Amino acid sequence: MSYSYFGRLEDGREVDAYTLVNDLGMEVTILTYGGIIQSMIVPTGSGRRQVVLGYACLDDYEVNPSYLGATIGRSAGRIAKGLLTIDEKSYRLHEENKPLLHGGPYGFHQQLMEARFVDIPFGQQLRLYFVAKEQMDGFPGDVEIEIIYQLLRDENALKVTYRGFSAEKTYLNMTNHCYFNLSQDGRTSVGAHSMLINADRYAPIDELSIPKPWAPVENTPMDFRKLKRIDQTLESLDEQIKRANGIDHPFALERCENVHGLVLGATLLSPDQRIRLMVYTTQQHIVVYSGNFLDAGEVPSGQRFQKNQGICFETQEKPNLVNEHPDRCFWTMPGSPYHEEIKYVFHSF
Ligand code: FUC
Repeated sequence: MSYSYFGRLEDGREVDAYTLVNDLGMEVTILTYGGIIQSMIVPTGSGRRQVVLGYACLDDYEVNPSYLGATIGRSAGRIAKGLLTIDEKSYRLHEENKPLLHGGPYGFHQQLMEARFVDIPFGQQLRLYFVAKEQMDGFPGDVEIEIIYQLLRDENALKVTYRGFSAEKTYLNMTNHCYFNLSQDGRTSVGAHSMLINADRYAPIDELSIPKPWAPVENTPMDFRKLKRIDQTLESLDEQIKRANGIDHPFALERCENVHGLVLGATLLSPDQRIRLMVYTTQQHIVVYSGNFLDAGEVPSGQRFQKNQGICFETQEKPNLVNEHPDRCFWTMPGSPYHEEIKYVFHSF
C-alpha cells in the first residue's frame, strides 16, 4: 500500500490517493474525495492494463460531469420529482420539480472521507468514513457511512462493501460509478466488447429516464443472457435504445439459491478476449450504462472521452423504487443498517 497527496479542494482541505496492491500485480488507486476509484490496473499475460477511466487531477474530479469512478449516494439513479415519502411524511430533495440524480448536488461523490488502511491476511483494505448530514442533502436522518475497499492478495479481485448506520428511518441506495474499458488501448468502444447480464427482466425508461415496471428481455436488444457483442444493441433502432442514446437501464438480477450471498450480475469481455470482468453483488438490481454522454461536459484540464468509451455496472436497488413500490424497498433504520457488497473479479491471460 502507498499513499500520496492528490490535491487540495477549493476550500483548502487535502485529498489523498491510496494505492492497494496484491501479489499478482493488480493495483487500485482510491481517492479520499468521493471514494473515487481513480485507477485499476490488471496484469495480463503480456503486461498490465488500465481498465477504468479516470482523470489525473483533483480539479477535474471536482467537476466530474460523468461521475467517473465515484461513490454514488444517498440514492443511485433518479428519484422522480426529487420527492421522497417515508411513513406519509414527504421530503423535497430538489427545489425544482425534476428527477434527483445520484444523490443531488451534495451527493457522496463530492464528500471528503477519513481514511484508514488495514493489512489483513488475505488482502489490503482501505476503509473510508464520513457522516451524510440531513441538513446537507435533504434526506432524513444523519447516516454514518463506511466504505471498505479490499483488494484480495492472491486473486485479481476488488471487493467493495457499503455500510450505513442511521438513528432514524431513511433511504440509502449506494453504488460505484466506474467506467470500464478492457481494451488494450483503453479507447476502443465498449461496442467491441462482449457482455452478459444475468437478467430475464429489464425496466424500460420514460421520457425523463425514470424506470417503468419490469418487462421481459426476451426478443428485445436488452437480452444479454448469453454473451454477445454490445454494438449489436447500441446500433439497434429500438425505441428504448434511442431514448437513452444507448443502454441506461435497470436489470433485475436472477438470484441463485443463496439469496443473501453474492450473485453474478454481469460479465464483460475485452475485444481481444484477454481480460474478462465479472461483477458480483449482494444487490437485487443493476443499472447498466454504456457511457452514452461521456463526450459531453467539460473539465478544467480539457481531458475528453468519447461516447461509449466506458461502461458502468451500477449494482443497486432499482431507481425510484421509493416511489414505485415503497413496500419493496430496503429502508435503513436503527437495528437495520445498510450493508451491500460488490466484487469485481478479473480473469486474464
Ligand atoms: C448513469 C446514468 C445516468 C447518467 C449518469 C451520468 O448512472 O444512469 O443516466 O447519465 O450515469
